[in-house]
Amino acid sequence: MTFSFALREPSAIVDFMSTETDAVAAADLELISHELCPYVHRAAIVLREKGVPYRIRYIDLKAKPPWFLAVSPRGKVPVLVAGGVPIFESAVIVEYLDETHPPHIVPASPLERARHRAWAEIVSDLLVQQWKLMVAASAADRETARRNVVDLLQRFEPEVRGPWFAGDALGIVDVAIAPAFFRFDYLDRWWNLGLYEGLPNVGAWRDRLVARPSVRETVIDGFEEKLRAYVAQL
Ligand SMILES: N[C@@H](CCC(=O)N[C@@H](CS)C(=O)NCC(=O)O)C(=O)O
Repeated sequence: MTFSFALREPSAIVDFMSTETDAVAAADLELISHELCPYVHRAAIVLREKGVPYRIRYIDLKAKPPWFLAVSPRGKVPVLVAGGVPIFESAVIVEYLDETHPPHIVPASPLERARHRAWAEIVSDLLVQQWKLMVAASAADRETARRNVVDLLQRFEPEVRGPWFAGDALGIVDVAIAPAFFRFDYLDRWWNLGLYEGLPNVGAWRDRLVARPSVRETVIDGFEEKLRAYVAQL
């Protein structure tokens, strides 16, 4: 199924482009997606934040179509097909979109950029633990994953400047972690995980991020029910 998000006139986007190739890519972006995937969510958030028009195509990861395997060397979503060229890995997609569509969310300073990328890696650890929470086969396994999540969130507590990770501007760490926060809200509600207790900075950061339209409005309708059904069959 293909959906269209025409948020801004393509001509407005093309104005930003520095090369003909990028102009083609901007005019024709397709996000290959899975309905619940947090990594896809990152790409969708950036596209929405920047007002970039794109199409989205959902696939069944349990029955990957041959055309998908041909464009996704790791067999994973997201893939952003930009002007016919497949780009994979969410962090790479985010940076590609940032290079081609201002305003920039990747810091210009090499040191700050490195710091943000490093913290985005910690977010990847967090997503691994979120997955472990969802697949936990026993209360003990779930508790281990919960503790690991809290341990990772604690590391962010002294780092968050507010309102966003690095201060006044939304950045790549915010984009990386927003899908995790969004999903934790459901897991927390179902399982009473108490993830943000004693973490006022992270808790307030989480509140602001999940309230952001680019985060809330880039998931499928009925997200919670679908997530619950998905988790139940893991
Ligand atoms: N490091 C990748 C992770 C992407 C990922 O794990 N995607 C999952 C869905 S959320 C996937 O496609 N899994 C299919 C598989 O591993 O077969 C990224 O950041 O894009």
